[in-house]
Amino acid sequence: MIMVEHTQTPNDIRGNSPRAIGRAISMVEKGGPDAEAILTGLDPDRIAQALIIGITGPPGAGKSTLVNQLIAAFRKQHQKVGVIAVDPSSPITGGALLGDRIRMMQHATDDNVIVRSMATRGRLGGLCAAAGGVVRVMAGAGCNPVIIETVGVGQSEMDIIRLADLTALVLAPGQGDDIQAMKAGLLEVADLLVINKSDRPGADALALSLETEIRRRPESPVEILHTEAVTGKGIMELVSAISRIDLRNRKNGELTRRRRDNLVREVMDWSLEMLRPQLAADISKMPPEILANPATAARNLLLRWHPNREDLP
Ligand SMILES: Nc1nc2c(ncn2[C@@H]2O[C@H](COP(=O)(O)OP(=O)(O)O)[C@@H](O)[C@H]2O)c(=O)[nH]1
Ligand SMILES: [Mg+2]
Repeated sequence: MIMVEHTQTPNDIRGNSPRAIGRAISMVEKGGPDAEAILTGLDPDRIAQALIIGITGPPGAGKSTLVNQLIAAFRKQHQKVGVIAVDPSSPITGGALLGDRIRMMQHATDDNVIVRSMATRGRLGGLCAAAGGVVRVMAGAGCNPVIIETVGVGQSEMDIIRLADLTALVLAPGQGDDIQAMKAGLLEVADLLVINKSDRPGADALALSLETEIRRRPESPVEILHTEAVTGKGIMELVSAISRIDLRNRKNGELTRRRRDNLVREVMDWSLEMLRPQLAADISKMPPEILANPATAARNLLLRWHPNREDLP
């Protein structure tokens, strides 16, 4: 019965206590039956209602500064805000993590702002799976929006950003970041393109080159906005654009489609995570003559979970 002490009832999370929410998030990050009990107890209406905003872009573009401004803007509208900062650096060096924490410190005493950092490295895979749970705990606790900040490099960061209902790609002049963003396929996932540091030289040139690129891809429309995150210039326009896109996506069924795709991906993630240790154990016991034919070995292994031979590729 010791478990009961650790198990959150859904009511704990629905209340306003950041400590209760923080505990629930930690348990969901850890995974296991307690985590699943928390997630199953969440209010589905709140989850459906909450807007999940993805903020991505290269390091130094001003994402955290912008997120800070967004927090302030949504707090003015009396919204409770959740923030997940995904840090790409090692938890040992943790430089950016600390930076993000300090930058969001002005909201540290606000009970209606829940900030959580998650590291991509140094964990046993499945960041996306865990992050999906954290997003839902925040939404279930009444956070709306939930903002996910992540550096737009690497596969796990791209997977994370797909948890969002809509995504803003943040770029700044003077780093050649526009080229890199296109190479990384970031433009494809973006609903909004934010040119931050508009006070800096080169902002107009950056906008121009991006407009040209966007016109070449009429199939995926992207809106361009200009911001100055340090002063807050352009933030209200960004908030309106976010609301406008959200409303449109809710009306035309795009949000339902995206959420379904995301959930399908998450279930896939979890299935693979859960299968992996068992598969690894079974494979390690295989004699050399079975290992020698990997495809046949894999097929025979999978037949234990999937006894219908015809369905296997
Ligand atoms: N000049 C200028 N600097 C900015 C602006 N926005 C952010 N910065 C600065 O850019 C640096 C990186 O910002 P940060 O938010 O940490 O970027 P992130 O790595 O994308 O999260 C910080 O020193 C910010 O103060 C802006 O609009 N104009
Ligand atoms: Mg940052």
